[in-house]
Amino acid sequence: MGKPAVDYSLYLVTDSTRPILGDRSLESVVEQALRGGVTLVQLREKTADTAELISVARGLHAITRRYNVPLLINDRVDVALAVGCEGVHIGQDDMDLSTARKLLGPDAIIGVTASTVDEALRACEGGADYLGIGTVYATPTKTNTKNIIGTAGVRDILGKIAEAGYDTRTVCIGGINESNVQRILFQSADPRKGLDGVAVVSAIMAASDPEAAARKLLELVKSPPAFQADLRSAGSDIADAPSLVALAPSVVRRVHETTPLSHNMTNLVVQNFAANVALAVGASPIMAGYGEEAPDLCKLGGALVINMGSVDPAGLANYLKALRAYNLAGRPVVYDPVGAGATSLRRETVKTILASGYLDVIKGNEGEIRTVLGDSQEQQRGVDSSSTLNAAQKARVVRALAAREKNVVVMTGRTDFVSDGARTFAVENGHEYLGLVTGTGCTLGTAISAAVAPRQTDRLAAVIAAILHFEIAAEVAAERPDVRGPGTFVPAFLDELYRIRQATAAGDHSWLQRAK
Ligand code: 3NM
Ligand code: MG
Repeated sequence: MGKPAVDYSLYLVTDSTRPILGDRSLESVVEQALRGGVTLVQLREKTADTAELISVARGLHAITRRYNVPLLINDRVDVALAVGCEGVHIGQDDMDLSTARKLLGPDAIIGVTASTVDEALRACEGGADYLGIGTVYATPTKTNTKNIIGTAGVRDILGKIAEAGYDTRTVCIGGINESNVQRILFQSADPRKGLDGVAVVSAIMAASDPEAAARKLLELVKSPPAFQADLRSAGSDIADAPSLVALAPSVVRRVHETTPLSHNMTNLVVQNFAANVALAVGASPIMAGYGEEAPDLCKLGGALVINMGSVDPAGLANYLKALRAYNLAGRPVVYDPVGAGATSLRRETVKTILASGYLDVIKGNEGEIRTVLGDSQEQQRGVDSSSTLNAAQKARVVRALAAREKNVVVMTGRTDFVSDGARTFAVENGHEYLGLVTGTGCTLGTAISAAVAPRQTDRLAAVIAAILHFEIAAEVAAERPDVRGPGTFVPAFLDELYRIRQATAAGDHSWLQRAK
């Protein structure tokens, strides 16, 4: 017979508890899911008596066989043997792998739960067919989970398995649904090894139409995420600073020519200023904080700025709605984690936002970026100014966060640091007046959104172009004889943002000589 070839793309784990199954029968929901394209099924019953469990398993196996899909039993090797189904899934507290293998034989499919590198390597070494890696995100379906590891934890495990030379198949589990599955697959992938699929409970079992839910999930698993399309296209090999800087005029010109929408969810203090900056760089601003509008606005070819001004439940719900809409549309999102470390609520909100969507660009000051990275050891030193990192450390923080999130990260300061995880640069431009006017950091986010909105050849280059445009305009404005301080600086700054754009559109790139 031999071991059946298994497709791990979309793995349904069942749950017969009331909140999930409701009045429907397990058989009917599983069959609908199979019709929708589920590729593997696990019967997971934590409370049923053995005789009942065997009977349910027999019923399900009759159905899965018709769809040529393997059925695995959670934990219960005896039940799998009794039913003659294709295998089992065992947790760390269940029967050990070698005993299960002895009982079931070489052709059985045996999967093992792993939430740490050690558990994963041990399972691979012991001959597991696949690993169920998790818990990716906290989930109401299973509240006694030991470790919430996020996509970074999954990636770490995948990398270590690849390093050790195992070709064990992998899925991840925990809180996976239609809105995050593509991002989870994308952010979890180690360059040497990606996931073979995802395992879900509620995303299918609790869906009102399990067939449609399964079909949609499978389609999402099998196609690259929309946001990946222009993440790194032509030009991504450009690694030296002069070549990246040389792309700035083309970025500024693209904004000028396409007038992209810059959708800002931002605080009241900076709305007016941010809208004016958007107009000056050639974008079309809309200040719309209500998430219900995002599904329409994201279709207009622009980019979203989430400036984390309000962290009350309503504000957060708005951010998450907009984030989801822009992710689904494949439109860029710029995240400004304002005051990220200031309160525990803000720290929690940062985590929720990071776990809820893909953020193309994260921009913040040193404290904010370190909080987003979870640089807690350093954080304990608090507001003590001696805790400021040196340039090499800042570059490392920015690179680490960008590598983890697979995006572009900007740390603003006297020197700005920018990285896409592979390429990291410092920008020395700017003027102290930027620090004396409220909202300049926020409006840099707006300028970046304008730059990344049109498809650009290189996302990092687009972000660097926005920073250079912004900070060189500030330098030129501050040097004007009519500018005598922060008050007169603001209108002059808007002027110079506008003039740089106009000059660039006319082929005059001389402003760029100031880049440093
Ligand atoms: N195992 P949902 S998390 C069954 O981390 C199970 O090992 C987990 O449910 C693990 O897809 C989980 O509804 C429940 O979030 C996953
Ligand atoms: Mg178990």
